[in-house]
Amino acid sequence: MGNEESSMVDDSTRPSVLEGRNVEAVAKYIKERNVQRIVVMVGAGISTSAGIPDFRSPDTGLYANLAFLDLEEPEDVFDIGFFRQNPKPFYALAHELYPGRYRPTIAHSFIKLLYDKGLLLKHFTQNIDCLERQAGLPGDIIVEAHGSFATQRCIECKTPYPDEEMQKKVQHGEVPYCLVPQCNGLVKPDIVFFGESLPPSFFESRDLPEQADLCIVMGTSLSVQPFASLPVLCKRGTPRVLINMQQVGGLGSRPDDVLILGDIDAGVRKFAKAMGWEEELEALWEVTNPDPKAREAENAPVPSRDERLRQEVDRLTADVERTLNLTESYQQRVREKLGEPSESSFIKVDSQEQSREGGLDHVFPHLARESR
Ligand code: CNA
Repeated sequence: MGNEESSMVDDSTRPSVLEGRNVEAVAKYIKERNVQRIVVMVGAGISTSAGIPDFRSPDTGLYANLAFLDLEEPEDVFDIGFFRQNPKPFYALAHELYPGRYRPTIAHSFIKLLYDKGLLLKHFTQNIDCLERQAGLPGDIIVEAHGSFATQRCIECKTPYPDEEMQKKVQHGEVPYCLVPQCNGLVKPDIVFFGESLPPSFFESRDLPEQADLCIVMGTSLSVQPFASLPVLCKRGTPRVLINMQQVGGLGSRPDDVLILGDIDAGVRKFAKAMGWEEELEALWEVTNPDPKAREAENAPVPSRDERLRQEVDRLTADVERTLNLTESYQQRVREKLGEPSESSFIKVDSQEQSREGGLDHVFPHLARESR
């Protein structure tokens, strides 16, 4: 936690801007002060409930589970020097993490909701999983500070490599090489490895935290610089909210810092509830459900009892009419055989009579009773 505030956590200080150091006070601040410039800063913790491990959580984090890659140091998997010598561990991991296998979490949808409401100034992410894009955030509002799997290129001649080819290679666990003749360099997703510089978009957006009227930090240990210093760039007096399993990076040290410690999904729902956005948030998250059939079935309005009754009556009426028609043609055939004139209208009138009288209530009194 390399920033100036790390050793100064103080939960008891009275806030100067907020009415209290809790999420309800933050919601009030957003509504009453017309807050419209929120910066969000996130890390791997917002994607763990999607099934993507973070780095540093003991037991479940990637670093604790990289034994299958046979690395001396787990960090080597993202080391550019190591990658040049042996790209296979990275591509084994890429196979696990590649976009398309995971559904965005409710935290991703919460950020999308801020955007939809016109409240999001910038979203800073350390994540490479592209789940923000998948949740519907447009690329230009996101700063992918550590790059992402969205694009890739040759590490030697920098020629971009086609997306479809990349997908195939990653799916088959193969290492892609540059398609430029005579180059044949290694291809790497535009993920920032240790020893590489951050993308220009990060440096171009570094003044935005200072312009923010609210900062929300989620799911990061704030242990990787320079990203870890972003929350410090917010002006004093700008409320900062941390939603994370534990306190990190000195958040909590300023009078208007609010800590929502514990599970991120629960923290985000609590925030949405305080804003009165619960239903909107759940609906927005549902859009990310990858099974459209299940979504349709879940979203289909439940018919009212009257509608159910009408459907049942229509179905039964059709059944009865079909039966009556059969009977009519049977009777007609019999009469023809007996030499009697046809009286098909008799039966038809009867069925019309029934529909004039309000369907088949007299035949299915239990249904009629229910509808009253
Ligand atoms: P980290 O150092 O692993 O920290 C994650 C933080 O989130 C920790 O404080 C955890 O306690 C917390 N956390 C995890 N799950 C939850 C949860 N469900 N509820 C509450 N808190 C939770 O990860 P950082 O992002 O801080 O580290 C920066 C690295 C991680 C970046 O370089 C990323 O590229 C890299 N990374 C990204 C991904 C991804 O894209 N999803 C996955 C793994 C690592």
